[in-house]
Amino acid sequence: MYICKYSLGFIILQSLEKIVLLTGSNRGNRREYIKHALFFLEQRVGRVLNHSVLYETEPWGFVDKTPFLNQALLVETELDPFDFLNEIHGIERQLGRQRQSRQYYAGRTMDIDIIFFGDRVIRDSLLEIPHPRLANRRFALVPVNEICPEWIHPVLKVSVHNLLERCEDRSGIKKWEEPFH
Ligand code: PH2
Ligand code: MG
Ligand code: MG
Repeated sequence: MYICKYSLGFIILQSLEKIVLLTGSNRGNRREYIKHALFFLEQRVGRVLNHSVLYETEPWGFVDKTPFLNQALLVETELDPFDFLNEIHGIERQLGRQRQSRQYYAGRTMDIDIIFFGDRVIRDSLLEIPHPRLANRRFALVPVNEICPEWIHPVLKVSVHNLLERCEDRSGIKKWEEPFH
């Protein structure tokens, strides 16, 4: 889809891309961090068109006593992928994320990962799209499948639903129930 912008008498056509994101938190008030991420994304990158429920998921790839909450989001943006990445890093910092360069995986208040950016394929040292480990991660496939099961992976050329069926990861994942106060 295209939107028009009028600037100094010129008409600029800009495309609106649909992006699939996965937010995750396993420190502090996880639910609040996830909610705030959605709110800040609406303010800084574009409209949130759809979102999955929250899932409680076992830490994948490292040992940690606190499970994650993960949520998939469908977002619309005018930004290009690298500007988009800068914005989500800004939101992660705003939500208390401290990147530790020595550790590959560690607990974090907020992680926002780009899963798909339209049907673009980017393999850069700063940014890889589609997310290179999506097919091995049930904690990402289950929420993404909830909002866009028919989305075709632009490299593997199969649907998200199909990737989930083939996925061999057996890490724990369940829908998260809001605690009753
Ligand atoms: N993110 C990681 C590594 N491991 N495990 C779960 N369950 N959820 C995550 O969001 C997650 C993870 C690296 O970004
Ligand atoms: Mg991540
Ligand atoms: Mg990340």
